[in-house]
Amino acid sequence: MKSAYTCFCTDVIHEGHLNIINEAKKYGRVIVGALSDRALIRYNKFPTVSQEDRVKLYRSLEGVEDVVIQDDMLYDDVIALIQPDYIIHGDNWQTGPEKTIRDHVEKLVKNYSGQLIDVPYTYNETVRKIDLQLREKLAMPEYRRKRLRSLLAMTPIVKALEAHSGLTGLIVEKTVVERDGRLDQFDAMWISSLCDSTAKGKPDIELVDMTSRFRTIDDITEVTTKPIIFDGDTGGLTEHFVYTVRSLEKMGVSAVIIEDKKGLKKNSLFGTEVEQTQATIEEMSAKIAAGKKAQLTDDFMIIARIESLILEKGTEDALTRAFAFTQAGADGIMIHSRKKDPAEILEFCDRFREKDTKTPLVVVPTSFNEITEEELAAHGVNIVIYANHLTRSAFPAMQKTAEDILKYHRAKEADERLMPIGDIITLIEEL
Ligand code: SPV
Ligand code: MG
Repeated sequence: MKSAYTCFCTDVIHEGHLNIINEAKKYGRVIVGALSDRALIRYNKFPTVSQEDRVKLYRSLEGVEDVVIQDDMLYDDVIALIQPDYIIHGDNWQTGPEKTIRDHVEKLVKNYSGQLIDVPYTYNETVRKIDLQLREKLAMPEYRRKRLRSLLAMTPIVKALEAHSGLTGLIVEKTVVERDGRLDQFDAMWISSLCDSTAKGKPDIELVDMTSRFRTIDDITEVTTKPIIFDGDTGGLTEHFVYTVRSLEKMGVSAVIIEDKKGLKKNSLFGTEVEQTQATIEEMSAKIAAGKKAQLTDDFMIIARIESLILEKGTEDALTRAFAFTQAGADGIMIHSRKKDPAEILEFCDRFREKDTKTPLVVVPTSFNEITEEELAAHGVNIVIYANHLTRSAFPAMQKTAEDILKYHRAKEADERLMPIGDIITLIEEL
């Protein structure tokens, strides 16, 4: 008997999936692929139920004879393994980013005279509602909060991009690109103190107060589902930091990063050009320990950021601090540098990993921007944060538009570079 294969990447079965199974039955014995967690997270879908439970769910469906794990979004593994006579998929993959997958599968099936069958994609009010409910579930604090820890377990390197508003949050949430035939996207959002302050026209000196920073988080969580890493600056007074931890947890933030500075904090990229004071190991450790004590969920992470390299105190000092902060309860270590050459960052990571293989390491490659994510991962880095890139791309573009309108006494010249309102409208979802 011939085999008909279809790949599911859903946590909830609706009539669209049942329709695909019914269509597949017409061609042969139905094998369903469960897209693995690892592949799903690159596919703009984050699982709300475990891989194991998805397999159980698919197996329980009438007409399904077998379920296999599909670990490769491009189908190579499954096709090598079972060479299904037919591959059945909704016709929605004929356009958009998924088309690249369809094109690839089409080539693969030709190699062994398999056949690709596109069936009409079911899209109605019920299906739309289920999709929306799934997304809303992911946006809920209890799901969003734990998503960073899940990602750390699932992917070699978590990629976070700066967001400082609903709109920039949407860009991080929705941007998907095809690279080498595969889809890719950001995993998380970084709410940078620099960009949050800049968006408000204020300097990055802990002047924008927590209430206002929380307002930014609200704007972002309203319209996105991806996990949030919050730039907590110095964390403020320990007596205040414990409240911040609770508030962030409640909002569904996954992690706060606090830096070992005290007094008037200036942005690290100024380095030693401005006066900045590093907190002592004891002061910072006490703040971390107090935060961990205040924390109520197991999901939330307090990550300690070490400024020794920024303040030119050397790798030895940075390492001593890293081990002390981990001892004090830090769930991760961020090491920062403003050198163009990543050597000191890599030395730190290698030496840290000699003694500690588990604690997540975070880096912010703003200055050392030539190094790739793959190279950083090879040195034990787990989270890479692109800390200010949306702000830095928007600011000059907006400035140029303002200048051009003034220069030409009309908007035509500027308009030619601008996104049509129609496209903006498609980015912003209406219910
Ligand atoms: C931020 O984005 O606010 C940061 C990272 O703290 S940096 O600006 O590099 O210090
Ligand atoms: Mg900052």
